[in-house]
Amino acid sequence: MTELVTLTQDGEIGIITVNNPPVNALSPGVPEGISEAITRVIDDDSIKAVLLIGGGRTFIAGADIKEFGKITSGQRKEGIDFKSLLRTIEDCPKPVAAAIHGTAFGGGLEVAMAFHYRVAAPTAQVGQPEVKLGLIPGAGGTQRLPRLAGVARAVEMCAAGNPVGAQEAYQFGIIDRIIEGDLLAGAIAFLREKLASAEKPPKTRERSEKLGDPASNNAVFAAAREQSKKTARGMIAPLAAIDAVEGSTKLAFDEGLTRERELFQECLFSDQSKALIHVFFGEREVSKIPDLPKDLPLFEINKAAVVGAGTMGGGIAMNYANAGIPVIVKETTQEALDKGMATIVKNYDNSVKKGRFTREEMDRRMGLISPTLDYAGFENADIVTEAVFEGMELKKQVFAELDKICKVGAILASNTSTLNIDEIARAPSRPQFVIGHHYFSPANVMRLLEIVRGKETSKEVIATSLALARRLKKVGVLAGNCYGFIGNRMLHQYGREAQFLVEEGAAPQAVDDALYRFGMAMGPLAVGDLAGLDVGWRIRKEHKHLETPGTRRPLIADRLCELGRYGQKTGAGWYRYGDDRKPQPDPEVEELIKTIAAEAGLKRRTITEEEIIERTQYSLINEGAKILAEGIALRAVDIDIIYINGYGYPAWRGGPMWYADTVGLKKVYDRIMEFHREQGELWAPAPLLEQLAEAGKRFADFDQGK
Ligand code: 3H9
Repeated sequence: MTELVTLTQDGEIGIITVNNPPVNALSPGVPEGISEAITRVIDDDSIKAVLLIGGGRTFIAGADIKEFGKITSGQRKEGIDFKSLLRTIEDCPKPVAAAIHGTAFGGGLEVAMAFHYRVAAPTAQVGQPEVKLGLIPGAGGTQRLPRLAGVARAVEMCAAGNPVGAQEAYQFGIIDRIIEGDLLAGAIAFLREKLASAEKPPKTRERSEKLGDPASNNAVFAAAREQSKKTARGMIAPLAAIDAVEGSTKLAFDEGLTRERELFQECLFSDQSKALIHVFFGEREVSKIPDLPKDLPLFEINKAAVVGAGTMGGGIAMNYANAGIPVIVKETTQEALDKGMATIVKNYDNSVKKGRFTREEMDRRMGLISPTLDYAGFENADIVTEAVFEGMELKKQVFAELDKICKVGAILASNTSTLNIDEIARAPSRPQFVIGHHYFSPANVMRLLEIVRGKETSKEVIATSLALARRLKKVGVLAGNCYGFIGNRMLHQYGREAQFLVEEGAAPQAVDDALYRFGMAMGPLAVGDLAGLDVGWRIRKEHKHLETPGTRRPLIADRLCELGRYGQKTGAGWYRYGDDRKPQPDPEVEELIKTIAAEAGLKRRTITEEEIIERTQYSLINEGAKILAEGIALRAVDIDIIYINGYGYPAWRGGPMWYADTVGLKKVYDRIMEFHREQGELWAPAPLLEQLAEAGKRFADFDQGK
């Protein structure tokens, strides 16, 4: 036996324990260890039944994701032969059970389903989350799960990838018993019962009573395919998962496994899976900051306050309440405060109506939010987030006021999306406590928290902010201080190109549609209308001094604002909006564009979808490379995680920097050089991009210090 898998005995019950921290993944050695243990059990007359349990905090959380990259890059020849291993388990002549706590995910659940029985702790979760990695279950999950849980549940679990709790899993038939109290003792008692009952141990693969009939199954598959096309637009794995489950209803078990294997291999070698695996590790990587020691003491966050109850302030307050942290929300007028609180109530109410939580839970969360018109209670806050209008003078005034009221050690965070955090930090007498906490609208929904480090921000404040992000169920990514930080600085270039394309001849809808088809959640012009064109207008006015005279700048958005077309909120922006809030092309805007282009002496032409994608994506990538070289972003993957979680970038493309690697940096660089020649200085190539492209390297190599 290996150290990874041990076999011990409690009387006549054999206990196989997997010890592969932190999540007992099926890394090399683990499946082999389980196989060896089962063989021994079969040969050992003193063992009458056996159970498999995870050591530490969880059952097996799936295949070792790191191994997939080794297979696709040719470093390792083949994956593990799960088919034979699981058949050996299923054919074991003695009763075998899996005892589940923590998470039985992916290959973990697939192993468990080959056991005759499954028992679980009440807090356990089971699931087939492979689609989130651009994969499908590859060890029989699409064949055994429908046999245990029925076709509809199996399709849902394999195509959407969401886990289910022990109670639900029990109701679905995945779990045979929930064990309160000590799991090991309960599982042993369960197996003794089975030994005493002389019941023939059931083999999942031989069951068919839940496989349904063709008519109802066809309806299930058709509905699932429709649903997937909407909720996982552009992704291949969910559709492949549905095909594989369909195989379980139409093919013999072994043939179904073969079909699953083919589909799994296709997904494994796809760009989408490589991108999603990059995102999986990236989301964990971003919290690792080279100059922050692991054992840094953190500030305790038990009470929070927010200045401003507008769209952002209200959303931020909800994040705290959702995490169980009491929060005060301050506004300057009763009217604004009432409006802000009413929006919070409306948002929570919608969640209750959608069944996300109960009305009691809503009341509990509302009870944690205290509205106020003055700074009463701020003296006790461990953290204050400023979310007032985006103007330097106003922000400085707020920070000067906070300095007088807040206790020593309170973190003073600004939700600024563009402004210089070091200048804000000069307003109070404690710049080491000032940090940027840039949330994304709607702040209670979007997962990204861009954490902006000022020159003097203390390491403890940064580490506390990263830990707080996790508590608020956000992905915290650290950024350096510059105009727009990482996300908006890049967005500025992207938005600029989107507008230039319109000025040069593309219809607004053509730009938005091309990017939507690329996979973006929304096109950039429609996003502008949603967020309010006046927001950018105000920021541009504030930063007028930063413009380089003589360089081309976008003209249309300002003119739309001058006409009072602020976007959805005024019923008109780039598009016109009816009651359904769907963007309709507006002839008035088309005329305006032509007039502006003529005034600027621009010759309009036909623009291809390819050019739309290249100019918008490559402008993001070029700026990203500059940001990376300046150290504003620590790694290319940090930029990717920001774009996926804050800007609706398709995760299956891996983020803009990973996308650049997929296209090939030489190709990206050469095209940027063409744009540079055609369009001038705004397209000056980033030296880092040039360097990597010439060396035949990728941003991923830069991240790995290669
Ligand atoms: C699969 O099973 C395919 C099959 O069909 C079979 C095909 C043949 N592998 O998330 P955490 C690392 S596909 C390798 O922070 P938590 C993770 O990177 C797989 N490493 O903890 C991190 O490392 P570090 C299907 C893994 O408590 C550390 O463990 N399974 C794996 O917040 C701690 O992770 C999944 O997709 C892995 N499978 O959450 C499950 N999992 O400390 C993926 C984790 O260096 N995993 N690591 O940054 C998860 O969803 C969460 O990790 C879990 C724990 C919920 C389990």
